[in-house]
Amino acid sequence: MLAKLIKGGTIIAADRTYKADVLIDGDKIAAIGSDLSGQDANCEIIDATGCFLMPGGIDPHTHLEMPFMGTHSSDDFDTGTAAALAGGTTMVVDFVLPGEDGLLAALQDWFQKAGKARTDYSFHMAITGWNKQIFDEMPKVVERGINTFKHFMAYKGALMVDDDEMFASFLRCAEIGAMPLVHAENGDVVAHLQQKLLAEGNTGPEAHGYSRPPEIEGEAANRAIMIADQAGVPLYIVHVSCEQSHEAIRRARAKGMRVYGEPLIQHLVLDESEYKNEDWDYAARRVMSPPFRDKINQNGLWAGLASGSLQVVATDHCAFTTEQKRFGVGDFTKIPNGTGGLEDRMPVLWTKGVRTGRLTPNEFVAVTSTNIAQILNIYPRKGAILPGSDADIVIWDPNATKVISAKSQKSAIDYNVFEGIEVTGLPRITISRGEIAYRDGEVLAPTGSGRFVEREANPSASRALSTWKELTAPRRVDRDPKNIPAGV
Ligand code: DUC
Ligand code: ZN
Ligand code: ZN
Ligand code: ZN
Repeated sequence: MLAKLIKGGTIIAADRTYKADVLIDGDKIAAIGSDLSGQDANCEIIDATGCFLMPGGIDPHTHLEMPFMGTHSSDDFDTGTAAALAGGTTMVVDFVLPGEDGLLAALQDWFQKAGKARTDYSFHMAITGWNKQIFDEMPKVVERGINTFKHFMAYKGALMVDDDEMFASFLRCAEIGAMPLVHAENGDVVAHLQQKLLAEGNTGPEAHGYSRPPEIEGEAANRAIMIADQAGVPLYIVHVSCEQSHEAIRRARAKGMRVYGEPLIQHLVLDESEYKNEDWDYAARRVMSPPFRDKINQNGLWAGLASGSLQVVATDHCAFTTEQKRFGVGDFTKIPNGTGGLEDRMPVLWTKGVRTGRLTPNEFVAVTSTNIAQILNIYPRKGAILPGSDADIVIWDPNATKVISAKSQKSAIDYNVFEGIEVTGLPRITISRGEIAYRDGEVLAPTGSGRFVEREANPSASRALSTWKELTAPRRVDRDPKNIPAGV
């Protein structure tokens, strides 16, 4: 492959902004300098005049082709990662959901699905129950390059773990140098509120928000933080949507605990009024968990990103078509939970964050890429424009504009929750491991060109010693979506 020389751009890193040319050799960044023009003769020249060069976005939270709530999310690794590239994201981290056959069998499934990826990818492994096989397989998952384990504190009867299971798994994480993640919502209370709302005749999508109030997120976040502290592990809380959980994170961090918080672009920009729309489809398309919140909570999330109490912005991309959403007509608890965002995360965050002054361009890079790479232990291979790093670079045109529309999106679904938002700041070119993967509206990276990125265990995370222990109430978790009891 001919080397590439990106000329005339301004590099935005998490820690500084400077004008420099970037030389790419193969899949790596070979050199950065103020004048690399001596190289011109042997290079393909990419003109980045007037543009910013930023490390490719990393989305730490996606659900591509995931079996969930009686169906499968409709963007797979092909369409989902095409959307990612069009939005400047060059790596996704997807969640593996284990079934009866254990963690390693599920991992094989996910490797197969991810064979279609056009971006690089990694996985988090979900822990949805507790038994000797899971205990034994966790270190083998780490050997395969996956150093994070996700725990659902909600979705009772399906994915949810209770506290003894979660504590046992956190201890195991501590022992093997892995970091636990949690979906923090009190699943028992949610299940009760859902039944109560249905019994009172509240069957529409607006009831979804009422069934998952911020208090139950804050309670679960605080509980997970305290349990992680007892286990001696750091903790990553996904989709922080409200001040109740944010406050628990602030408090823990102030005490010196390593707790990370991940808001989603959806929660930063869309609010609870979306569920009050009289069009059933409109509201149902926005049903996700946690639900959208009010403006006060939104402002708190923005403040957290600026002040560092929240470190990353993700999408939780879990896209369902309108037809799939209609499974929940007459019963909001059956509306498949999830929204898309892979293509829109960076342009919307730039527009609503950088252009309004809520984030600096450097903070934008930190929360969309660099912090994520550091927290997930792949920095500086990913998350940086530095010699030796993977050549994942977005050539960002801060003046390009478009109106977001499902008509022009790469995602496979038939609507977009950001429909009609005008964004200013878009990728002109997305380079993924040295190849031009997206240019001027067109995804060029072929299906299957993405690679798995191994993430090593982080030995500094290991402080506790755990041994296999049968819990007082071991249980078989039936996660077949068809068997999730109604209202859960
Ligand atoms: N929330 C969603 O909205 N979808 C997927 C899983 C989740 O926790
Ligand atoms: Zn299936
Ligand atoms: Zn979740
Ligand atoms: Zn999720």
